[in-house]
Amino acid sequence: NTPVANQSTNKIWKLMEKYLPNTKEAIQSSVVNHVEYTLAKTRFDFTLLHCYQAVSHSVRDRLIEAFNDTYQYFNNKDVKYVYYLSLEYLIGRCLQNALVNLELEGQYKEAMLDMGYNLESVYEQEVDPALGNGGLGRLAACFLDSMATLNYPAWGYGLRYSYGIFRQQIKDGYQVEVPDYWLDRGNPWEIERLDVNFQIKFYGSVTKKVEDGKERTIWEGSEIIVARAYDNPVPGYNTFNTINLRLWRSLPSSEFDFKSFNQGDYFKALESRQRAEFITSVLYPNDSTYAGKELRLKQQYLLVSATIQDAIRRFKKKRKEWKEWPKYNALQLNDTHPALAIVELMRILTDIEGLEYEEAWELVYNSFAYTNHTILPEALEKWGVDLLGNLLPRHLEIIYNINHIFLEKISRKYPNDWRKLSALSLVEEGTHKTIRMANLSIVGSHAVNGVAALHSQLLTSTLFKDFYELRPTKFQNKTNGVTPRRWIRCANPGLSALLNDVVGSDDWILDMDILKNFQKIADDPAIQNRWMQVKRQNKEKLYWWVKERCGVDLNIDSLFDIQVKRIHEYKRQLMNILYVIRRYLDIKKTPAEERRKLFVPRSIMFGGKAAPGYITAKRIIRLVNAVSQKVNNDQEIGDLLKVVFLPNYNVSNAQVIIPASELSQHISTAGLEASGTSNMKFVMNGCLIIGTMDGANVEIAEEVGEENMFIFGARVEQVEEQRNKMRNSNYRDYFGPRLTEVCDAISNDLFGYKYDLEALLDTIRNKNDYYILGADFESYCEAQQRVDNLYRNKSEWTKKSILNSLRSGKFSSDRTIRQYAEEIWDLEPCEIPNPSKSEKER
Ligand code: CBF
Repeated sequence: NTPVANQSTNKIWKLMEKYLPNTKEAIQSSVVNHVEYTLAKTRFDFTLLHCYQAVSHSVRDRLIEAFNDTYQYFNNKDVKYVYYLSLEYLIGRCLQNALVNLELEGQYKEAMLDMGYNLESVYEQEVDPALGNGGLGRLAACFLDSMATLNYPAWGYGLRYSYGIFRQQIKDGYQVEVPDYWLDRGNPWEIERLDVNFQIKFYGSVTKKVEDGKERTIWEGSEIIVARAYDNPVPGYNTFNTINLRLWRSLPSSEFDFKSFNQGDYFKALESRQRAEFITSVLYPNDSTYAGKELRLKQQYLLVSATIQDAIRRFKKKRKEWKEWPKYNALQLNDTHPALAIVELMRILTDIEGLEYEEAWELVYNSFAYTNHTILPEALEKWGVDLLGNLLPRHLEIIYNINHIFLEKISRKYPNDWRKLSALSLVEEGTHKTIRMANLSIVGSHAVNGVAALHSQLLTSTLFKDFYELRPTKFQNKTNGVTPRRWIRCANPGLSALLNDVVGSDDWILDMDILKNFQKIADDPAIQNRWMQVKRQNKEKLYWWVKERCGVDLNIDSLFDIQVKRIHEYKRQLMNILYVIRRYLDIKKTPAEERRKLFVPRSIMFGGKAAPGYITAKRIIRLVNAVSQKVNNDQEIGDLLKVVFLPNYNVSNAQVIIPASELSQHISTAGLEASGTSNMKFVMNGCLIIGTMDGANVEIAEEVGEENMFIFGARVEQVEEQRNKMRNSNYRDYFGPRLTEVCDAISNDLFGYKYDLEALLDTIRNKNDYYILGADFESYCEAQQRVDNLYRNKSEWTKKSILNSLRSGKFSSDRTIRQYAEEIWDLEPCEIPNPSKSEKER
């Protein structure tokens, strides 16, 4: 099938050299072509959903042009790639983001309006692909946007779950989980690669063979499935570079259960084929907790094995020598979830490619890096050797081998130091022997990082102290960041336009630091007025959102006070709602005529999903809804206080919620939130933070100034002392009268649901206040008082809001990704020439 003509005259080449024009007519014609030829719809049977699908296909065409050119160019330039491995990606809706990044939003808006469609309502048709749990998955999505924007040669790798995180409904105040089959209307953005499939093996046995005097290890898996690639183009902003998020889907292989077929057991064979498809069927809905389930291990290995095979195939095409592997490949582990990649690469290099152990280890070590996202003990992955050894017998052998060699080195360095040896070991001995994936990740990586300065410092002083002492230079910090494209430009068009006017261009989208040069505008009454108008418009949008979904009428002039994040005890939504009750009781105690003088009207909103098995988290949701019911229906209170639980918090909802927020709560127990990333989004959108000195709040305070935040609570070094105090006293003394009164009100059934709520309170009473709510409550109330005082002065509040936004440049994920590229990956940008506008409009 080789083309007859030589390449330069080849017709196909000539035909494919052209780019789609971006004129109004060309856009319209590409949209209607997709209506007719892709969707097979007629003029008479064409809904808004079809419109969205056709528009997306037309945008996808443009993405594909850029995407193909990008990787061709990378290949020609013989670049080094970074491979970002993550079990989760919360990419959010794609259409608006793609248009913004391609700088085509205006053209599409006009073209669609001319056809009778409002682009904003077209956006609303898109499902929100929710292939992640929370911070870690959204971080991965922000990183891809920055890698593309900064022209880094990168690949994202993950899994194409058919069911994303469940959709949360609230029924009778309880969370109900509804399956999220997000593909039911198709997915116009992905490209199924029928020709990119890799075999993945599970179970089976390991044998040794001697060939040419050399021992070879052979692993024969007894279950073989296939991982198929689905590509999702990720466009950079202000560049033609478009990179790929490759998601794997599990499928049965033709060899799958061959035996049953041959024996004529047709249904048994089909069942096992279905089992193969099931592997990437559903995302585990746990955030920062580890579930030792075999299916989860299968998912991890599938991602790892397919990705490593893909990377090796690409590397081999270049015909390089193995020793050059680290020069061409950097592999970043997003938490320990893909840590088996270290072992898989070792296996392929030694068992299949025939490299010596030491030689292979050098390549692995120099190419891998690991990011830790939490110090919570319940999140630290440990796989039972029984489970791991059964599913991946060869990998367990390799892990033992890595451990053996590593511990030998340690015992030479620290003879007879059994404590150290046991702390550093990859194997945790005990009745149930386990493999510590964090230790494996550290030992197999040349760089390990935390995600905020405080977190990185805690890692080296506590969790990974022994590793740090062994090799301090391995440990780094990379403070998280978020992309201003999605979180300001797309989510907050009003603020975007205002910043354009202030700066005189939209340069801030690529260089948030320049905003600092305009701080004097914070005092300018005209700017303050415009700033307030933008906030008000965003509040109106949220007002309607809440009215439609929750049936609550908010007071637009009230302070919008928001806490949205996964529900977790350490994030202390419980403390927030206990304070709401305190406020409610105080309002009730105040004579009616004085209430408005003493209390600023507030709309307090909560949102976030609880893991389905996390009972306490679910009870917190129950309490919020019980309080909401009581307070919102109390005629005496009116619009002075409203409490709402915002259902189904996800990326697209966050894009409505965050820009509308005036106060946002980041109130975790000090030391427990690794970084937080929504705090950064809120600050960028001119929201003031009430928070503890935890995670990235510490650096936010450094940047925006503590005086522009409401900081309270125990510092990391005081937390343990507070826990001890609780252990040694009665909770009534420890809580003090104001919190005790709140607890008593709940116990006295003020809000109903006594059984659930008593059980919830027991998590902080009874000498058990691990997250020190009791200790921090008073200073939290004081901070809340400061909030009220400041909000009364609109100009001062707005000034601080402006300063928060203008000083938030550090938290752009562009800064973070540049640091990863320079300090860990050793990666150079490679920008592909942008086909000139004239060429596009030809
Ligand atoms: O680093 C990104 C985020 O990751 C988490 O969500 C996680 O999954 N461990 C942390 O809890 C966040 O603090 C962190 O910002």
